Amino acid sequence: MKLKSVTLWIFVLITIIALSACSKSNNNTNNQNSPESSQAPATSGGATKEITVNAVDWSFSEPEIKANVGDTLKVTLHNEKGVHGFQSDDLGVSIKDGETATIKLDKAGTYEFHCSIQCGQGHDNMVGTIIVQ
Ligand SMILES: [Cu+2]
Repeated sequence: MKLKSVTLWIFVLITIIALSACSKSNNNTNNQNSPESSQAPATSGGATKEITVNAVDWSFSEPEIKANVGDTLKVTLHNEKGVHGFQSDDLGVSIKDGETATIKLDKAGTYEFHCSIQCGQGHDNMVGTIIVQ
């Protein structure tokens, strides 16, 4: 009689533990199934343009760079011959050999750039434009 009662209690306890474990496991599963919203789509629509401008004595390989409003321009200066810099006062950019400038082009317009290092007789010829349409 007493043994039967103890067995019944053990059975009840096991049932309660099993039920609570089960409901916990269900909660965890629900959490894991929540929608994956971490990867938001890119809505800005602006493209990223990467351009390497090679500089020699005395010109830039890309005297005219075209881009669209909203684009991000990544300009890398590479000195092929001589020592030159890439500077745009209009865009607030000044980089040296091997450096990259990241420029967000928010407004349409024509922006001038030039060599920022006095590099010799052709220095003044080292100019170019970034055209944003
Ligand atoms: Cu120069």
